[in-house]
Amino acid sequence: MSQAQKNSRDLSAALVMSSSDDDDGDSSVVVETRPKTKRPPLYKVLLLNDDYTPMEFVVAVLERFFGMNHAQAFEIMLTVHKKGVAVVGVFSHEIAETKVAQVMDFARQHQHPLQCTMEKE
Ligand code: TYC
Repeated sequence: MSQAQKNSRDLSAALVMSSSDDDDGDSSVVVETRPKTKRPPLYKVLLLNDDYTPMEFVVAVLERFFGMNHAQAFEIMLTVHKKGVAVVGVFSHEIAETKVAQVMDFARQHQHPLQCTMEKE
């Protein structure tokens, strides 16, 4: 079943009244429905190219904050260098925000203009 199909099953409880109900008595009935199962939205963390940040610094960022090995980090760094941007991970909103803040802080501490952003998937 697709996520869209799962979401379409996520119905709230319905309040049902017969046509004779006048809404001031005790004749309303709450009909039990399926529980909500919506997953939280995911966010892509993006790394942007610039002309000044050293390649080895970007590789170190990808190893340190995104758990990549050296070969993976080098490959993604080169993708950003050539294409201008790459997705470096997909996370919950809170984790994505933390990753972006960590990268931006680390770059600022080292006086590099490296930019990291997030967007809803
Ligand atoms: N373009 C940079 C250089 O030539 C390297 C670089 C790669 C910078 C990836 C940022 O996200 C980046 N030194």
